[in-house]
Amino acid sequence: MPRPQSNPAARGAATPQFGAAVEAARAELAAGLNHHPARISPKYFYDEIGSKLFESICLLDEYYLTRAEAAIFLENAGAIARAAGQGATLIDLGAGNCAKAASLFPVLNPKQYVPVDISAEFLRGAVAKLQSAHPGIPMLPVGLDFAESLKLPAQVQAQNRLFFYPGSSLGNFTPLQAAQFLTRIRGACGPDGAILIGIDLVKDAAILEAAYDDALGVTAAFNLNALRHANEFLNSDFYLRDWRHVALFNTVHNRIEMHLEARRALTVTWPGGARSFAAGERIHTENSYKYTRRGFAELLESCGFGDITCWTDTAQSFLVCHARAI
Ligand code: AVJ
Repeated sequence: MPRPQSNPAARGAATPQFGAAVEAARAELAAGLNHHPARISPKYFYDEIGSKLFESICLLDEYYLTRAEAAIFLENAGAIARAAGQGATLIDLGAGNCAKAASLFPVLNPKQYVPVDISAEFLRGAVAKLQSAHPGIPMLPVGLDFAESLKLPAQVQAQNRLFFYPGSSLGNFTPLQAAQFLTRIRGACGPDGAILIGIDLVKDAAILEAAYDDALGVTAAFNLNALRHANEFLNSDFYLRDWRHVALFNTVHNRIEMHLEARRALTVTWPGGARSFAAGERIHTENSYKYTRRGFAELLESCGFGDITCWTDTAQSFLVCHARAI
């Protein structure tokens, strides 16, 4: 499901298309709407509008994550290079426009660059541009829903693999799903592989809630866009003005939750189904888990990683870790 700054969409984009994929998306959406409490997967944020809204979120004062991570990469470039070594097989999970990984090329000097994204089409355009700027780095774009499977093509070099998973995208998974996903990455690492991963840290609820409920209303639009996108898929009749954006920090689970709350009692219908909502009833659209430095290192260790080095920004708001498969 998760990540971006570049084209997050990519990290789980769902675009209306023909055939089995659309049928599966419709079934998933209908099942989520019939669930109690109702839910819509965060992957439905990322159509064309949603991807642009996410890029705008990354520019907001309140959304510190993107800037904090970029500052960590910039200020610790030397140390990151020493930990990761030169000439890695750089596997970029949810690469989108490839911008984050490309900014690390001078630091990492990868021997092969493997951007992975659900949308192979989108990748091809980005990689064509990047390849002409870096003719010396062999690039192998892979269209794959890596949250489902990490089966990489045989042309991906087995030695010195470095999985790159920035942007706190892991935060969209529950801790259990996150552990399963990291364990799968560990399995794909081979004997000498490693991970370079960015994750948001637990902090004051007011700062977190502002990051997910900005004054300009961009995150509200981003959240509401899931309903517009659902209407496209499902032919449902969500009327966006009936819904209100809600973001809250759940201190029991250390996660930001985003919901859409019905402003009045209403019924949503779609071909073959319907769901009534009471006034104030919510649809859960996203979890964004936050970790402590200690908790995140323990998670990596429990998934077969060790020799962990982490860096943070001066405000200690965000964490970047390098960890080796052991
Ligand atoms: C792309 C999942 C990292 O959780 O911060 C931003 C998505 N949601 N604002 C996050 C998001 C609301 C973002 N991730």
